[in-house]
Amino acid sequence: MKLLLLLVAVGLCSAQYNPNTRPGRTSIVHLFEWRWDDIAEECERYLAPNGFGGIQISPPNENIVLSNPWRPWYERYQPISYNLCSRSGNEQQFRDMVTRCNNVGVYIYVDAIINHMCGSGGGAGTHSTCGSYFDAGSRDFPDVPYSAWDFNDNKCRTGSGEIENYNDANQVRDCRLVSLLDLALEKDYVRGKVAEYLNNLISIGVAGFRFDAAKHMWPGDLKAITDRLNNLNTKWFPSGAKPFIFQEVIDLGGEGISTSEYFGIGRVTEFKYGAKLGTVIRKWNNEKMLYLKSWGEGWGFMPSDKALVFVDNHDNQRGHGAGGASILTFFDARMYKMGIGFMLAHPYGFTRIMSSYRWPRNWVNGRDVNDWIGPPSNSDGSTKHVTLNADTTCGNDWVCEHRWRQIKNMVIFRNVVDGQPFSNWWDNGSNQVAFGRGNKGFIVFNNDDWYMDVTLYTGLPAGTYCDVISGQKENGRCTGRQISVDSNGSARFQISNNDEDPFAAIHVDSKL
Ligand code: LAG
Ligand code: CA
Repeated sequence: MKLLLLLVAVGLCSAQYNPNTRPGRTSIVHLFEWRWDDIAEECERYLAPNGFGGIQISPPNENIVLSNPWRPWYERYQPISYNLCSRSGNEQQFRDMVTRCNNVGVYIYVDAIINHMCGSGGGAGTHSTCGSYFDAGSRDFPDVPYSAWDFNDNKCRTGSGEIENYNDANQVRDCRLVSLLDLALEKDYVRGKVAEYLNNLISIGVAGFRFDAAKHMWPGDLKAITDRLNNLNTKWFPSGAKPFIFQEVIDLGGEGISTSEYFGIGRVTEFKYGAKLGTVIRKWNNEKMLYLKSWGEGWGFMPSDKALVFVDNHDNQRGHGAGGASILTFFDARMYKMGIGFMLAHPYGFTRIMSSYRWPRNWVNGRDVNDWIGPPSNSDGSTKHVTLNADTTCGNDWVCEHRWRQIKNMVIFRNVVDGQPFSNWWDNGSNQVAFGRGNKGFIVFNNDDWYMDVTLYTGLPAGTYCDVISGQKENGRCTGRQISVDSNGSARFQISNNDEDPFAAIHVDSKL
């Protein structure tokens, strides 16, 4: 019994919940489809100075090149080899990015596609991002190398070879997800190849991994792979530090597989978070912000210290994956900023911000027929650089949500209030709510259709504060609204339902 307890304790300790971010840096941003040279610049000029902890990058390994439709973003979810070359850049550019970002304390988290290779109909040839030969039909990927033995074709028990029933865990793990050739991760050889790929990235200096399609892999296989991973590169990380692991498991309830099966390996994506928050902020299904008082485990979410949370991701912002119509994105900018503001103010989970490119959304029969469109690119297929406008926003159709003042300032807010308890909740019984984080920060929302004028106990020291939503402190002056906290810790908040952003936030570093 004692031995069992010890084994359980050791098992959990070896799981990687710790994001390895620098102290006081509490969020990461997904720079979806960005080029490595642009990311290196962004680390130095923007992410480090503004307290971002790290970046989820798009898959860095070689992938299939698709031409029908033309170079969709999702070709990067179809690996051909573990060579480091993709539309984001080559190996030298990748190494340069990791080094430059690490040197300013902004760490890199790799989107690791290890459940599968390309689609079964991917054909044969050298239509791959480094020109490596492959033959999907015969399961031949000589650059790894993988051959027919290394796939689950014989293990899968469905007639089609595809996942047909999500209530059957065997199918979900051993059959093909949307025709993608499913790797036999129970094989020592395959585990070894995957671990070799991940260890190469670790030696270059990355801080962790997103495990794509984790639901489609057996937790035991993932455990065996993570047990083979090396500690992080001691050039930048303390000796003994292990890679952060967050696993993409879509569990909205009611399926054969649940997120808790993966807690022994690392954190897990909490997809209920964005789906529910979108419903509340849109005020669908009679939801009200009032109910957010018990947000977190109180809403049936997984334990906070296991959760990776986000308002939207690269899939559900365009109707792929899970979450449905309630998901908030940059297309609904006003509500989106409120949702991100709430997420970053609330202590639940480890937070990830989405940073997107714009595409011409086109709804036909409830589906965006342009959901495949890849990043802003030139006619030769190369990805366009992220350019900067005079007002610090991005050009070339890069949305750069992480540079929106309200979002950037809330990333800082979360850093400032890190470790402080959820406190001083107030609501009007409807959609006007407020809460604090100990005596370090306070946030107020007016998502009702009427004016708000209330005096609330903030818990903050007396003084004049700059609201970091309508503006920010610059050279000791406030470019937005000012909020005065009196000697009792109370402050008057007047927020119109017609304000550009109907919320306000103050923290001890925004004191004038
Ligand atoms: C993921 N998480 O578990 C990624 O977040 C998600 O973006 C990936 O799907 C998926 N798993 C596999 O890594 C994306 C697209 C799919 C696309 C797939 C492979 O959402 O639409 O499938 O990447 O590129 C596409 C077609 C399918 C086709 C398949 C193979 O949509 O119809 O069968 O390619 O040709
Ligand atoms: Ca699988």
